[in-house]
Amino acid sequence: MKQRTLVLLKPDAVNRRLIGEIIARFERKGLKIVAMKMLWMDRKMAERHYEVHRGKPFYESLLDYITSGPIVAMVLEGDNAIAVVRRMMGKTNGQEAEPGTIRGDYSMSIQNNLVHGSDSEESAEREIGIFFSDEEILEYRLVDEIWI
Ligand code: 3AN
Repeated sequence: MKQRTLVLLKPDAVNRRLIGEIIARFERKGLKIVAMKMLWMDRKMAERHYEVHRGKPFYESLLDYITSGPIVAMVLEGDNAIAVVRRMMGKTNGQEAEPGTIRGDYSMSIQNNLVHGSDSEESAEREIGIFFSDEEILEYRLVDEIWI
């Protein structure tokens, strides 16, 4: 089932110069980038994006972290893209994430874990709407799609 998911390369990914490395993994896997931008989230946007975590002990620290520098936001499309991206990211805690996953290979932290990926179709739709307008999401064909 073709799905779209919101992926964020968080401030630690940008500051550690891992943007290219992480995007390359998603591209090589066969996911299609249908929208992408670099931005600096403000508090309001961060509160909207992380509203399900309001009240949790790590909430304030999470808002400080996600607004601490620029991020890269993108919409990835593909068959079962939501679950595929989640598996590629690995467990939330970088110390527990399996080697071979993005967090398993590059993160030692539960908060500074480099990437965000939507966790369900409902979250994906909601989160994509926070970052992108309909016109910013492009429909196009890649020549290798029949091979993916
Ligand atoms: P995931 O990103 O793996 O779906 P969530 O949705 O449970 O994880 O948490 C959202 C974000 O909040 C995580 N990516 C991480 O940056 C941060 N976070 C989650 N749990 C903790 C925690 N116990 N302490 C600090 N930060 C956390």
